[in-house]
Amino acid sequence: MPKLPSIPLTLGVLLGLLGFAPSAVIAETARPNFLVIVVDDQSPFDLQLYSPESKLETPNIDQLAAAGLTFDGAHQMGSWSGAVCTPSRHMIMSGRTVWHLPMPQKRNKNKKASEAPQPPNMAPANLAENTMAAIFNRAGYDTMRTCKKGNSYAAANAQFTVVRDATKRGGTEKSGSAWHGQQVLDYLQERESSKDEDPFLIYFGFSHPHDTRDGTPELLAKYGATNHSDRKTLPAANPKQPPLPINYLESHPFPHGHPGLRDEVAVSGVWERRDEQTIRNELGREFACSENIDIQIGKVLDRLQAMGQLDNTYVIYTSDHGMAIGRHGLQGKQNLYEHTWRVPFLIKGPGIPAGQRTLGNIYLLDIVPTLCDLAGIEAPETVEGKSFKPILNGDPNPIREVLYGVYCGGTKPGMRCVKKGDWKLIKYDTLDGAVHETQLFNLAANPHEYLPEHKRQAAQETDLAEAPEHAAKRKEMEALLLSEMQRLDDPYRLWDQPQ
Ligand SMILES: [Ca+2]
Ligand SMILES: [Ca+2]
Repeated sequence: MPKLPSIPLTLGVLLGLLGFAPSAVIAETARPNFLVIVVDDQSPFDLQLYSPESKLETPNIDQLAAAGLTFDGAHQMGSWSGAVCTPSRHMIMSGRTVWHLPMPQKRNKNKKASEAPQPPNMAPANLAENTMAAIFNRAGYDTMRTCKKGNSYAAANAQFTVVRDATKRGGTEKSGSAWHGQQVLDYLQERESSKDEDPFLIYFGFSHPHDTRDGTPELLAKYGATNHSDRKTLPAANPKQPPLPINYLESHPFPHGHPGLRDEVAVSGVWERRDEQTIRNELGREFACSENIDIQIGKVLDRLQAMGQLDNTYVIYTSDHGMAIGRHGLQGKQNLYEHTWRVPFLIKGPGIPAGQRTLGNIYLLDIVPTLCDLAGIEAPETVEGKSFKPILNGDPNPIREVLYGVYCGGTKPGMRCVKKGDWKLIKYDTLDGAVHETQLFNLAANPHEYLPEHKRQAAQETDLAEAPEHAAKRKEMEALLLSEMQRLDDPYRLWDQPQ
């Protein structure tokens, strides 16, 4: 029997076969477009969407949220490298879990810092051919990307048909976020000129608000910040600067386990400083860069609207990971507190209810299978993430109960965390056994993960790991962490786990 072409027999196809082609029906049956917006280094708690009291104004992101679904439980699974961007972007592109990514080759066999055994490579050789753009190219989509260069997944990025990457962290149109926006606007213009009607997947990445956070003069002025570059002086104080973060500390209570880490000691404008003037100025710079990103997003959404494409486009907004900037006395992205482990995440598109929030419990590695699901494409077998399409269709249940996180870009085995319901456990086994720390938080009562050093009054607003009444909970969470480490092929074990 001859094989029939597998065209879904929708109303539009049926009418088309019968010779009718009313445009409304064509639009109804057109495959959806995707606009995946990924910023670099942004804590969800910068945004008013997650912290209503925040000074950061992002009207376009807010409008997206008002028209779509906001996730309160979006996470990036973690990192085995100081460059947290790198595994995060591998997970975004491939849909694979953190220990199943292509591992970097050891550069120097004599290097002392890497005495711990290297994690085994558990990624298939052909993985790049099964990453976001490759999958959508095969399905007949046009794929385009703009983003920063470096600390990314080069082999997956190269799969996009159109690639316009450059690192843009300056304070002008040409040297900053406007450049990335212009690449997308130009691409949309080219599509319109050539009457290209194929569906598209655009990966709209930014280089900011990653440092160096050089904002535009107008936005820096709005947030009272300066592009401070003189190590010998403090930046000027200004009442317009954002206040200190709610869980700010002057220093982290114990070493976090990555000596000399660039993000904690060498970021221009902050260095090792955690004083109020430095942190408030740096947050002002972060906000100036984030609002500039919001302006560029607005231009692209307006263009899609004018082209009549916006209603048929799923728009995702997220970041590759969060960021500390003074929270818990830390400055970088190499920790597992909520401000850094969680990411902002929202999605708007056909059929998604407007103005809703959900927990979700998703990872960034769930993006690829979800995009496939929404486009009616079968995800490759290499994908380990889960489609969260049921949530987009109104299912209030999160797609998983337990979340695992890792940071071990410094000393091994490093930090691990696990979260289930209101409870979260973080463990630190760093500096060759010098640091053995456990933290236990009830996130319902202590969402900002206050430590004893924050000196809060409420009994639950602290680390509960040593509280006798929570000993059973700690034990339960420690068992859960071990089972997640086993399930995900984490090659390391902590000091109090069976080896
Ligand atoms: Ca990043
Ligand atoms: Ca095309």
